[in-house]
Amino acid sequence: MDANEKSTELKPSSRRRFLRQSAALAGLATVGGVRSAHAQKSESRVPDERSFSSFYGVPSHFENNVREIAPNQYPHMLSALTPHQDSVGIITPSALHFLNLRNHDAPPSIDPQQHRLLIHGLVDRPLIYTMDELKRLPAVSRVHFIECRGNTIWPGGNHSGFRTVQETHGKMSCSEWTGVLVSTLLREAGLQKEAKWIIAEGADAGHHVKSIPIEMAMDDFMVAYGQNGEAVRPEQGYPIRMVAPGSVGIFNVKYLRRIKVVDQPYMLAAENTYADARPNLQGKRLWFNFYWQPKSVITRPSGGQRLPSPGFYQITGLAWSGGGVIRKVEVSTDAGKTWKDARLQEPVHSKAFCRFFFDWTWDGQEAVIQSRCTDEQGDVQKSLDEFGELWGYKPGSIDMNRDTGAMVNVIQPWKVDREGRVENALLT
Ligand SMILES: Nc1nc2c(c(=O)[nH]1)N[C@H]1C(S)=C(S)[C@@H](COP(=O)(O)O)O[C@H]1N2
Ligand SMILES: [Mo]
Repeated sequence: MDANEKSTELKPSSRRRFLRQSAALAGLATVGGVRSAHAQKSESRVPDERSFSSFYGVPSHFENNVREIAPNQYPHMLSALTPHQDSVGIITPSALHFLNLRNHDAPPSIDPQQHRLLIHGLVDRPLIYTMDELKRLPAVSRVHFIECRGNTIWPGGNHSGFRTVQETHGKMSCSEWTGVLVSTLLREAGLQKEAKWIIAEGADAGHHVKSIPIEMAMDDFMVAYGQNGEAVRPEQGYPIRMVAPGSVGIFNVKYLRRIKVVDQPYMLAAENTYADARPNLQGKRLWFNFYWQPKSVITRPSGGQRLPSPGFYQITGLAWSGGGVIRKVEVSTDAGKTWKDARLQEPVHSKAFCRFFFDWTWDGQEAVIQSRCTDEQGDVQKSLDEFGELWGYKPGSIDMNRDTGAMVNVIQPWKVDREGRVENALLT
């Protein structure tokens, strides 16, 4: 496909033009506020009561931000990717939260009146909760990302299949989740002393299950019924799901119906597909990955977009880590020769997206822009070479789809050519 054809023009925003116009637009002191008076007039109709039909609102019909099916879709899965190229702030709208279902069925339709959560196994008091009973318990609301292990794994080593940030990083999203801490539920049930793991099970046709170490679950895992101010969406696990802050996607068991407390991991069929042979373990399989390492990506400008002219652009992107809070994001606009600190949007939440900003004046020459982040543990996001070494692959020769059980957290470079076209430059 011709990269030109699908390019999205970024709004012109050369600093000089901005300064010239901002005098005339006193009070509208934002780059994005610079628009022609004509355009503003034709868009400023306020609907009156008769034309108001959006009792549950939808975005403006001028917006066309949608999820898309993953180009490296596994045949047994249903995956839809979040469009990060147009994202602002740190919350993914629920309607754009990525979706990963381990069988190809549509999300199940579960009646919350009929649904129950069973807690049993090595506990003093087995418990069954209705959804109303869960909502009577002390609740927490927290902002956390969910990221699939398959995020940033490119198809068959052919990374040219990934053009946009939606394709490279679309299997991650960040919501405010509301629900009951797993620790609250397990204390209520009373853990016996042999209790070492829990098995969380979903009610969907794919029978998703996951073995989870009890320390992880007791730390900050949640049984969530709320997402971004309303009920968890059907795609995300309605009526309840596990939220496993900072962990691999599969820990976040949706349509949760059962927590069994046990003394060892079960390694059930649904978990087994996530165990992959690793060269640096002599081809042995690493059964479990736990937390995500620090990771970041520039979302704007990013692959498929186009800078219409040289001038001022604010680079922005997202950083996150399973290790806790993001402490630092650095940006390079010269292919990694020099790095400067980006500004972080406050407050920075733990195990959540962190929005960063970096002022840049593009001189019209070819440029490679990229970001790297550091979390509160002092862990730093890896370059492709460092990543290859860490996981035991020859740098440059990684076939992410076939070879690795790794959770890919490599630095993502975008190349801006002299025409202003932005392309994925990870393997070039
Ligand atoms: N019940 C159930 N839970 C599940 C899955 C599933 O297929 N069924 N998929 C898992 C995977 S692989 C991921 S990455 C996350 C994705 O969560 P999301 O679809 O809400 O983005 O859910 C996990 N929980
Ligand atoms: Mo996943």
